Amino acid sequence: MVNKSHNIYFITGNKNKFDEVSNIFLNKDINYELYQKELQTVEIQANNIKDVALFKLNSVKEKIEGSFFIEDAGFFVDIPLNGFPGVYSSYVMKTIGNEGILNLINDFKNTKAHFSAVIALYFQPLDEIITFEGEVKGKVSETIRGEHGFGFDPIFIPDKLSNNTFAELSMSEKNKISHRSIALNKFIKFLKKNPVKK
Ligand code: ITT
Repeated sequence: MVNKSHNIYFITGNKNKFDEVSNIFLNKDINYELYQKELQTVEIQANNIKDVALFKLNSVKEKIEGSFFIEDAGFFVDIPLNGFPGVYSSYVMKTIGNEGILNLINDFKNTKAHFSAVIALYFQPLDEIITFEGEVKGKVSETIRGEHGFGFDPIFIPDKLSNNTFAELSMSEKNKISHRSIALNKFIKFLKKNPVKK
């Protein structure tokens, strides 16, 4: 029987990320309730976002009860910046921002970029940590375009769309193809396989 709702906490200080996640959760038939919780997490400097995500999850484990998850995301300019800013995305956004990234690129003809997201979940009913990953490929826009979204959205053009940046899409359009939604849909599939028991 699956008729009791149960809480799951998304530990994040980023309201935009929470809004995207709750928008995806809303439209799915799952019997868990999603809540945002802000807690001080520790972000280590590792060379991949999965390690950052797992460390971040464990850094709050003692401060919360029940099931909870964190998400770590990064923007990678594969050509010509060899993956920069990647694991440094947060710091780079705060320091040089989108304009700074564009200033590092001389030739926009053959750029390649991607967003990656890793969700790390502590799932109390199984006492297990599980990760879900998502990636979206695209290129870098020559100019900063669009009013929606956040972070690097105004300079990322996903391959699946002709020439719009993520920031030129509505949240629900971004949610159809984003790195975050790919990871989250795997997470939701997992929750459906593990519904709250009566
Ligand atoms: P948390 O509290 O959840 O850690 P955060 O803002 O620190 O929030 P991340 O470390 O996951 O988030 O992301 C690093 C940076 O990458 C973030 O500050 C954004 O600038 C950028 N970013 C992440 N997801 C993005 C997205 O979907 N679109 C654009 N930029 C994104």
